[in-house]
Amino acid sequence: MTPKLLRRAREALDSFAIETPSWGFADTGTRFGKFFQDAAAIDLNDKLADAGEVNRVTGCCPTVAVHVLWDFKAGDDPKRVAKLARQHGVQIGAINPNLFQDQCYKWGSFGHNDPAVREHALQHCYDSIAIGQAVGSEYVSLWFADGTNYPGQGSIRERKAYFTAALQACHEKLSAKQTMLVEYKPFEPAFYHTDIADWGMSYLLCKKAGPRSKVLVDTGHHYSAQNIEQIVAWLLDEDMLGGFHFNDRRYADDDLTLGSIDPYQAFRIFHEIHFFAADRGRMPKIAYMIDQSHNEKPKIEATIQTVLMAQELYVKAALVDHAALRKAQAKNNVVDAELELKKAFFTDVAPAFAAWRKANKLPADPLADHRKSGYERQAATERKRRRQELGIVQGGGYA
Ligand code: PSV
Ligand code: MN
Ligand code: MN
Repeated sequence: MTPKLLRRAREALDSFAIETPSWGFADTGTRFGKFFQDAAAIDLNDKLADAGEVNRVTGCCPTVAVHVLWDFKAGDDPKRVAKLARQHGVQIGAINPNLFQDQCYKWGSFGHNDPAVREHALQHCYDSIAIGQAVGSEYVSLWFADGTNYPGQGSIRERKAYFTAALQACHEKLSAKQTMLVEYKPFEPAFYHTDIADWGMSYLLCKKAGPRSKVLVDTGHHYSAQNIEQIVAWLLDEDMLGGFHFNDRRYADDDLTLGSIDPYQAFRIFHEIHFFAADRGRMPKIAYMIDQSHNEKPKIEATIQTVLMAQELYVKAALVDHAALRKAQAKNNVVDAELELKKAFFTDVAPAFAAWRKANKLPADPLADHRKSGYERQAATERKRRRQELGIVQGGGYA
């Protein structure tokens, strides 16, 4: 790497942080089953400890997203939870209300035709926003399983109106520090229509809700051939991109580790962000988050693997020579334009990572360091014993 590229890589590394999901450390799997791991986190303390271990070895995961019903018990003091996080070297990140688990949501949450259920969902969102304020979190991250399974089942327009009103009501409760992220997903669990099925619907609802509402792009929530980086470029240009849920997939919402299938796609997404920043002279504020569920891989290892991949692709995308790219674009030189992206993608960034880790007193090889630390073995022994003592049978919970 030239000194210029090394400097650009170092700047990218200094500015990049990605949030780990608390649910990625617990026993999750597919809707058909789960394969349990002794080292899987039992409670929020375990999840925060695991997130702390990921941050210890990678140095770029200071925050942890929480899912309110999975992580908070009735009567939990959010301030105590924030303190617990700090004890593990992390902070509480995005607050995810749960609007799909309760039996009352059979016909929807914000989209339900019964005002009492909509009110119940709204109250849960208000509580989640208040938790966010108490723990000092910047983001409330909303995903809705709402939709219908059969043609004619519900009024799509009526449900849209319910969503518009409820999101506006949520927006009113936000503090000046909070941003509300609205996630979309084309299908699952609803298979005929999903109320917020794509970025356009999310965009419209955010616009109507208010200025502190932005779109959340979950990379797994698109049809296979969709050009996700184009969506990212459009949202950036409209100042409506709020954050990401990163994962990879072969088919649909597979929640596989990032870059395991198509690292070039994540690179292209990061490229759009760096290209935008170069044009505007400022890096947009984006919440980079992971949303993955690991049924086979050890959970902490899978998370470290994902973080390292995200970091690497973010750095490589920062190396694109924008002046050369612009020049090639101006001449409609398709080959050279494409090669500018390829050149950055195939750059060996190992020297930049080695220097950055050394400067930040981080392990040279985060995954190897985690393995050597014995953390996983110790967690497995201790958590297995604790499960037996508490009579906990592994299982339960949708992910
Ligand atoms: C739904 O598929 C989703 O992507 C939402 O972000 C949920 O919060 C998360 O997965 C749960 O794993
Ligand atoms: Mn998601
Ligand atoms: Mn998902």
